[in-house]
Amino acid sequence: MMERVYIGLGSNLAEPLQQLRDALAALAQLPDTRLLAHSSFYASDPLGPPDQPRYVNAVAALDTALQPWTLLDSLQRIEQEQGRVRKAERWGPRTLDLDILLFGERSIADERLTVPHYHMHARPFVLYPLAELAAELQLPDGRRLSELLAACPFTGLERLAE
Ligand code: ROI
Repeated sequence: MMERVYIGLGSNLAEPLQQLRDALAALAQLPDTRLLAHSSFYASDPLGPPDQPRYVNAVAALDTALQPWTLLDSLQRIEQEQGRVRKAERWGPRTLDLDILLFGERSIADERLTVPHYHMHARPFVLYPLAELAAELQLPDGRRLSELLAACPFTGLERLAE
């Protein structure tokens, strides 16, 4: 069975736009998975400590037969291969972040994984790219993406030309 998954991509170090392009190429190579589409790229003001570069963000849509934890292993391997170093500073800069935003209709809460991603509901750099791919989306708790967008101003966000 294939399930529709949305992945949030973010980077603000070491050529962020290229980091995202490389990550999309890596996602397209995952076993038992099809990369369906990705959103535009967006420059975004950092959430968290302001003394860090702006981010580039995007969202990708996949169909996968992988289990969520297997997909998470793969995402963490891609992050590491692209030079991700986990730092002590909370919400500090990073070369690459790959977050599982939504995994089919599932709600998951265990020690490794929280799905839907617990911060996605109020982050413009997640919601606006996601809306490009799935404007009619409804979350497992019944909330509509359109409602979340209505409560989330398009601030600090800039859609980049291809
Ligand atoms: N801020 C922006 N704008 N984009 C991100 O992807 C992002 N990721 C994070 C924190 C540090 C919370 N801030 C971010 O992990």
